[in-house]
Amino acid sequence: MKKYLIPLALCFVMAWSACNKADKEIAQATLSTTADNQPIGTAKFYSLADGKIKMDLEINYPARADSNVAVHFHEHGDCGNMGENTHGHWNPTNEMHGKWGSAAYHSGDIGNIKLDAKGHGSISVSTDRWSVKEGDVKNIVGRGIIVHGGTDDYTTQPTGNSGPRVGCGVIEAIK
Ligand SMILES: [Cu+2]
Ligand SMILES: [Zn+2]
Repeated sequence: MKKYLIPLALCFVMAWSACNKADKEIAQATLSTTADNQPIGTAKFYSLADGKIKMDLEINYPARADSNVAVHFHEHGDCGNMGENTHGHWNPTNEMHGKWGSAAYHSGDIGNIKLDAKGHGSISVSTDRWSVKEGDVKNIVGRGIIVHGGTDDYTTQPTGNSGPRVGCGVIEAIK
């Protein structure tokens, strides 16, 4: 019971309408290994009150403990053929591959995530580069999320030389 009290109190402070609009879950992806389809993580997408979309990405991948994985959104939502069917990086703004938040990068260049001794890692990203509107070039629904077994150098074009496609998932809308 106690854990509900603090958020509830915050809701009254922020006014009820703001609470209802904030942090609505609008899309999700389940990430699985390309080799044997074992779950290794989730991505959850929320619409924020300021119009941005937030992604909370969690990876639990013991086989890759104490290493980096690199994560990108790829063009197609088809994880077949060891993730190759997702094709290249989703790039709706026609920019170079790069580091998230730098001068130029693809809109799904999430980048490197450090996994701890148990293979756990997470990242949270908020951006106005994404939408879930049908027909919008920024629409992330139906895109693939690829987890690479190497480290993104943020420089090599157009992939960051990120290594093999060890994990994959597809972004699905939540209605
Ligand atoms: Cu990639
Ligand atoms: Zn890229």
